[in-house]
Amino acid sequence: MRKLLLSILPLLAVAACTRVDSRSGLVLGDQDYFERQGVNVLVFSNAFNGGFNDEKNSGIEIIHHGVRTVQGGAVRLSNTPEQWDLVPQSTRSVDHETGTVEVTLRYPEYNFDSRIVARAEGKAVRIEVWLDKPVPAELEGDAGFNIELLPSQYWQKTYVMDGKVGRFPRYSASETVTRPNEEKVKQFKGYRTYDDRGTGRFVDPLPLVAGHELTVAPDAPERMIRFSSEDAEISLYDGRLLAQNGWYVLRSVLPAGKTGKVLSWLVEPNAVAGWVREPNVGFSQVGYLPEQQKVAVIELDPLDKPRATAEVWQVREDGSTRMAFSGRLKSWGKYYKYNYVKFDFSSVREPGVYYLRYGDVQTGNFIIGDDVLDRITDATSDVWIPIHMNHMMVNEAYRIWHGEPFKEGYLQAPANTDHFDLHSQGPIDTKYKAYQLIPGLNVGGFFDAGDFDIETGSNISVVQNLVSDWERFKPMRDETFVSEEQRYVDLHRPDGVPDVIQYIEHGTLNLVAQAENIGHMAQTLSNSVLDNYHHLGDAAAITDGLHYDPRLKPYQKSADGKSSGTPDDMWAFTTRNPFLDLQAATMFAAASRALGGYNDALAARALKQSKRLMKEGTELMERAMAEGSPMMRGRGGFGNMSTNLQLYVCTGEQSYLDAFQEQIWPALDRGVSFAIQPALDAIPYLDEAYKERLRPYVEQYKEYLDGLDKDNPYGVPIGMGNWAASGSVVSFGTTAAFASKYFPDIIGPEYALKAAGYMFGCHPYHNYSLVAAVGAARPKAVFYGNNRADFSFIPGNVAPGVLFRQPDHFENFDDWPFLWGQNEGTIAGNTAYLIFGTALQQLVKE
Ligand SMILES: [Ca+2]
Ligand SMILES: [Ca+2]
Ligand SMILES: [Ca+2]
Repeated sequence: MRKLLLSILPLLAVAACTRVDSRSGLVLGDQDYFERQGVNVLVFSNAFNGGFNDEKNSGIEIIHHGVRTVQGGAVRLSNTPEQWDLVPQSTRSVDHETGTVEVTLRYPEYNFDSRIVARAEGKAVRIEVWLDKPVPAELEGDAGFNIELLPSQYWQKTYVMDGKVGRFPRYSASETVTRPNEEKVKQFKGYRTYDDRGTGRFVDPLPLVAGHELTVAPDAPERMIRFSSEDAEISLYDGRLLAQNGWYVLRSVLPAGKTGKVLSWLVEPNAVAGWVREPNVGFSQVGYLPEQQKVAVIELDPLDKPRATAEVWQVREDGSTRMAFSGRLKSWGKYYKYNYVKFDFSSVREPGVYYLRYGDVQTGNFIIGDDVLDRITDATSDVWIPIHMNHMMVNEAYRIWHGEPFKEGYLQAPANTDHFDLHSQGPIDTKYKAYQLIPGLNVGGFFDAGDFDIETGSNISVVQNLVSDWERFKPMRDETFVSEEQRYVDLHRPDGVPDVIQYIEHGTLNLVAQAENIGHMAQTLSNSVLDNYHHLGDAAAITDGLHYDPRLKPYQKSADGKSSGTPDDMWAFTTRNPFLDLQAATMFAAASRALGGYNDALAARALKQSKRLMKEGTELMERAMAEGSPMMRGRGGFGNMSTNLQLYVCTGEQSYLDAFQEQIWPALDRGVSFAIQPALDAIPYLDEAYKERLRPYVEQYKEYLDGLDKDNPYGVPIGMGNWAASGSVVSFGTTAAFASKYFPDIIGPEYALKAAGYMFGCHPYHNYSLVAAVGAARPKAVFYGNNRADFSFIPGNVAPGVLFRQPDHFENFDDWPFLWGQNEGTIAGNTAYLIFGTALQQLVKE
């Protein structure tokens, strides 16, 4: 679904929404959720089918005065479900005749089916749980109806249960019991989220309070909700006791031995009379170049009547202010649930400090100046990237970010293992036995993201990104001390070597070690047990640093202190993928070019592995092609376009160039927006005729760029996936910057600057910069990093950003870090941001 209404209308459609006001009751609207002004109750608009089990994004949800504060309403099997607890399969049917939404839920692991029926009852929603067969005996006492409240929106607020007042705890410190492991309901694929320390028992939170009538947040009208049940007791739990990303949970256990309607709740979210969402004035928090186009996008509640004008105010050096510009607003129209108007203040060019005013809304300040983009990559390069260096101790001034992780190295993953982070080990295809130490892998490499594994594919991209940054821009910045010998990194301490070279070296060290010691590339070097995968804090504390010896008892140490019986060692998932080998081959060739003169020994090792993997990878794919293997289906050549181009660049062999040329033109014909980047990448290596042949596609690309202004009010590609789309905006911006560099007569710099504006605050939901701590008055303050339990950030991190939730809601929490699809920066994404930022800086200098 795209834009719902084009915006030629001078006045926005207000009348269409008047039926949803705060005086009337809830109605089942045309978006298939219950609504009244200030309240949306969604019933499985979002099912539990995200990539990572319980993503805290599903089931019955409430968007309360613009904020999604409630989710997880479903039949669940524990008091406070964690990410890897079982989630139900669901099918939903919506009946507008009767005004009901019915959802069937199934847990195939227990052959357990239930139904939820929801309907409006005045200002409340009636939720019923129906069973055709009684709860299976083994789930009696475990199966219940749960609904979850967002802690950051409820902590320190009050609640009243059956007349007794309490306060939601700021931090979890309530009571638990332990129960025998045999009573624990199965978790994802038989894994366990907890380490029982040999007790044979798991932890079960006790309720804070229980009763039949609960009002939450009577002290905060925008958050107040009444829950009641005549036939069941409602208990309030604190899910953070088990997992920092847990929510407050309201729960009623389903009665044993019963069928039919077994439980009924009435849920009444308060609506503030006449509530209208405050306008979200989107602008670049980092600021603007004097000559650039400057357009703020203002997001408006559908009931909000747009104003005719907005203003730019200047802050003078003596602290006084003056209105610098007042201009008319242009209506863009409706995009999902909100209306949008645009404010063009390009004519304000004088360098200085400014803010915007739209009615009563006054934004934070921003700078107009020649140098506003100069520092946009520094935090990423100086802080975020080095903190994510694996197998090193990382220090910053008085703080140790982490010690040296995984000193005991990596074991061969056992055959036929299905992993919890989307990997699997097939039959063992190395000279090692299951659980045997593969030597030499605990060196170099980067943590994937908010977790601590080495994703080989990501690490290949990282080295490729960094080499591309080095070869295109030669960044000589040196703010990081890196000693591979001491395994020590010190931030803000120059050591005479450009940091990007050291990062390339660090990435290459691990990837070369994989190729040399395994014989080919691993899929991933990752956790073997789920109970240390969800680790928060110092990476050096994930494992005990001792080799695992199965002859010892768990938690027991050997007499020489070098091994332990705790099975915490990381595993190498080695199943061979010739595509990955070929990607690694091109990356090794690039790395060897960049490292020459800095680390000749490593450059030589990388080149040797490049040649070997290229030969072996090619043979493996030729064999697969000859055998008609499904893995080769739909591929025009051995690699993708970019790989073939890289192969040509590093070997000079015509066959790779032919393969690239065979792929690139049909790909451009199929979709210019997808193929234009590799086509532009080839320009430095090909002749003028190639560039001229590309010209009409660049003209087409411009049409695509201009068309985005009709797709959404922000004019950038806004993804609708389960992981928000900063990455695609950054890649769009990079492509637009390169298109502008090579074809300045067709593509101006405004498109790349628009991508920057989106990243730095001109986007839906709120106007915070999506890059941590970078040049903005209001950058996002919480991210899903290894310090997420501290509700903090690592400077330079790029958030995935504004996440789309079905059917019509965008969000990015900045008071709750734990939703990875909104808040987790990745090493591949952040090194791609480095290229974007540098390309943009170069473009505007030219
Ligand atoms: Ca990972
Ligand atoms: Ca350095
Ligand atoms: Ca160990």
